[in-house]
Amino acid sequence: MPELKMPRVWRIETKPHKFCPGCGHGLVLKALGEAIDELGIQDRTVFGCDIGCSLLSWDFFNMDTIQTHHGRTTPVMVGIKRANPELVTIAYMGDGGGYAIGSQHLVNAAARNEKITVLLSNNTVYAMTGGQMAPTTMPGQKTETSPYGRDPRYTGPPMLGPEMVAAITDENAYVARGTIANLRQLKAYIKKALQNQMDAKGFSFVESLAACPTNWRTNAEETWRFVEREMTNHFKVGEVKTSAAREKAV
Ligand SMILES: Cc1ncc(C[n+]2csc(CCOP(=O)(O)OP(=O)(O)O)c2C)c(N)n1
Ligand code: SF4
Ligand SMILES: [Mg+2]
Repeated sequence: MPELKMPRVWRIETKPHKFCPGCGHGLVLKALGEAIDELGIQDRTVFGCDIGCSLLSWDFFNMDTIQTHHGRTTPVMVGIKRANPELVTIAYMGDGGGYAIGSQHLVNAAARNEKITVLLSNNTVYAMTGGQMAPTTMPGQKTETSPYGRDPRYTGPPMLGPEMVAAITDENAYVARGTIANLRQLKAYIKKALQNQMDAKGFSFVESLAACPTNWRTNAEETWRFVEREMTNHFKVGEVKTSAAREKAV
């Protein structure tokens, strides 16, 4: 039987993503997928996703994938890495998962310099459960549980995750904050984080500023304004901890 000549698009393994229109998770995962392809590490990478909207990526990549209890993706990936150090392990989670219920895991893995990569999407809310206030909710931001706007006098300021991780890790860590508004830069940060793990240097962490238009109840223009102006004003985009050696990774 003659070989079927199929259009190129049919041969590429793709899936429609399951996030709401305008969601930031899809963009962060696109940057991650491209970073994995460019580093050529698909066959040795294990992807772990948390509870929250990140779990919608559980069958997204053609890679070994595990989905864990809320906030527990970090220690699960630490266990996999320790069992087989040749693997590249990625823990992917939301701000609620990493900075609230899973904060003890993030802190201890970082302080122990575990050789894993944690990627965290900061969309300022608990999105999957309906948009409650998270550690990263902006001052004045209205959520389901802060209907008059977050008041830092009572809640403290929004959590600065990468700055916290940088403060408790040693000089072998790589820490950065990217944004879905600059995917090229975000991919570069993710590649450096993965390279840091592969060089067996230490813990690597990249927070991404991300959007949740569904719970923010914003249209496209308002969504991008919130990410590019308000979030970026408080959460400074850039590398927080790096070294000259890692510049070679990109
Ligand atoms: C142990 C546990 N506690 C609470 C929940 C309820 N829960 C599910 S998703 C979620 C919030 C997720 O928020 P975040 O981690 O920021 O991810 P997002 O959905 O915003 O991407 C919560 C509290 C749960 N599933 N399991
Ligand atoms: S609820 Fe928000 S974070 Fe979840 S898929 Fe929809 S836009 Fe994305
Ligand atoms: Mg969130």
